[in-house]
Amino acid sequence: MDRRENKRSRMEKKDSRRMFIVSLYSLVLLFPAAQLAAAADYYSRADFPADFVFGSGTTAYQYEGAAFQDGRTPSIWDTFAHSGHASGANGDVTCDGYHKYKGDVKLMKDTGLEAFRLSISWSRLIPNGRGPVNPKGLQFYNNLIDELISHGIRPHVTLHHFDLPQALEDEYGGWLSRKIVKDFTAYAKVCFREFGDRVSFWTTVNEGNVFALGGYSQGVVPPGRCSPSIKTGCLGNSSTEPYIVGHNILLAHSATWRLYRKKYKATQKGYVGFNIYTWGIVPYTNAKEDVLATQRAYDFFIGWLIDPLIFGNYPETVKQRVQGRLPVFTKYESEKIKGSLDFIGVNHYTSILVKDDPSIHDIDKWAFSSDLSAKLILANTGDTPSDQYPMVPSGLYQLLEYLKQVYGNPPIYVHENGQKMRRNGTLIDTPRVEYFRGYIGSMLDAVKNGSNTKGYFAWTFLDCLELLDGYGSSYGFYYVDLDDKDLTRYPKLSAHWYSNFLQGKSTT
Ligand SMILES: *[C@@H]1O[C@H](CO)[C@@H](O)[C@H](O)[C@H]1NC(C)=O
Ligand SMILES: *[C@@H]1O[C@H](CO)[C@@H](O)[C@H](O)[C@H]1NC(C)=O
Ligand SMILES: CC(=O)N[C@H]1CO[C@H](CO)[C@@H](O)[C@@H]1O
Repeated sequence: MDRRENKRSRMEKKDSRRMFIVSLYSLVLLFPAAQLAAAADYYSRADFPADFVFGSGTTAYQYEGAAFQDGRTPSIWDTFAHSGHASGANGDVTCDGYHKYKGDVKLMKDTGLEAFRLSISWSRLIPNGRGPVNPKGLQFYNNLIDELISHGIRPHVTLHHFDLPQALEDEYGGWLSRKIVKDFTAYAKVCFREFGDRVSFWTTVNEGNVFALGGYSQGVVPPGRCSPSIKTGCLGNSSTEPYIVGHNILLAHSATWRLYRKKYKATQKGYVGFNIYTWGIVPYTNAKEDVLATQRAYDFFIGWLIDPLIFGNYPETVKQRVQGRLPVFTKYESEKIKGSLDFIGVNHYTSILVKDDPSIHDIDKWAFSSDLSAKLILANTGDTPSDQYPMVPSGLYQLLEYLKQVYGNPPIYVHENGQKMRRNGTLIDTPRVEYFRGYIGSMLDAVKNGSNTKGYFAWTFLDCLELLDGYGSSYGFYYVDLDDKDLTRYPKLSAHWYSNFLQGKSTT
């Protein structure tokens, strides 16, 4: 008992120090960045609400392999990977989850996962993007979902994770066309109909903001479009296409949410959410200009796609700055889209500092940084190796607090959070353990202060293909030896740590 109280008072001390930093966050930059990392260090699984869910995840293209097997056709990610991005690494085989899922589900069970986040490959299920369902694809996802359920692991399913069927990209430009709304909804309907008796948590689109910006402005994620001035050989228009794509994503999401509510909610009783990439966002200095630029950054990265789903329209800042390049919702669309969201999924890795810069024209990195008129600088904790993320756990607290206060405390799932390290550098991945300890602790602080955060999915379960680095970096609890024909999985220190945590042991 004494020990517990002692722990609690130590934690409160830490809490209040961090709260001070957060509430005065215009002063954040005056603190050495290492102090930003203060978060509850002592806690256990039991400190979270009983219905809070902990898991891990992966996605179809990164995990399944069997890219040309049993009727699957390429997605825009296959095309992107095969055209030399991410050092030419591709998902043709990767972790071969298509054949190895049974062993992996057993490993999840042994690790203690309560839930698993996976995505469905649209082009495996419906190879032409629309039309006939592929029976082998259907069988695979039924098998995987059944395997999870029979091990007591709840599936959380994403419908689109950077992997639109290439057939639809070729036919009408994919997400650039409004035709996507109808095809996406029809695909979602197949998923709800076939899997919805066992799946209660659906995410329509993963990282809508990064897909639109990275895929159509920077050209660094599928489908790799951008203005030719940004990258030689790039096709597209970095200052218009991201906004068109963002708009169509919102319309497709909202149509899907309404379909679920109308046809499936009463019987299946599930939830349909949307996912965005997030950062902790702090001003570079406490000067008024940087504080205002920080608010703009929230509006552009979070508000751009979340405001319409909650309030029915884009943030004023975004409308004013993007003007004619920003598509407009009709009054009817605005009414339909408003409130079409059961939860927000956030992917969160690190924090950025925002520096006001009215003169900015370097649209080579984020084309819309000229719309934002600010520079985004990775928070540098000084001692972070360049192949890892600066560790700023308070950034997650701050993000969750922001979502709570601005959007009326909607349910949140942390869909991705994890530390990047060199692949197979070592199985003793101590920095990853420290990262999880800090971020999960910071999330606990947010929950204690009333955030409606309901789940956490560590990225990622296995070392498979990574979107930006191919096989160069890894985030997994388990190392996968790609040179071994059996693709053997080896637990890292972080797997033991997470497993201990999930089994109720304290994190010290
Ligand atoms: C805790 O939550 C309250 C109520 O939402 C809020 O006013 C306060 O700023 C939060 N505290 C911190 C430190 O974020
Ligand atoms: C992108 O579109 C804008 C607005 O239509 C136009 O002014 C600009 O020239 C286009 N840029 C490219 C690279 O096509
Ligand atoms: C440095 C390091 O951890 N290397 C490991 C890479 O993975 C193989 C298993 O395939 C281990 O045997 C090595 O120790």
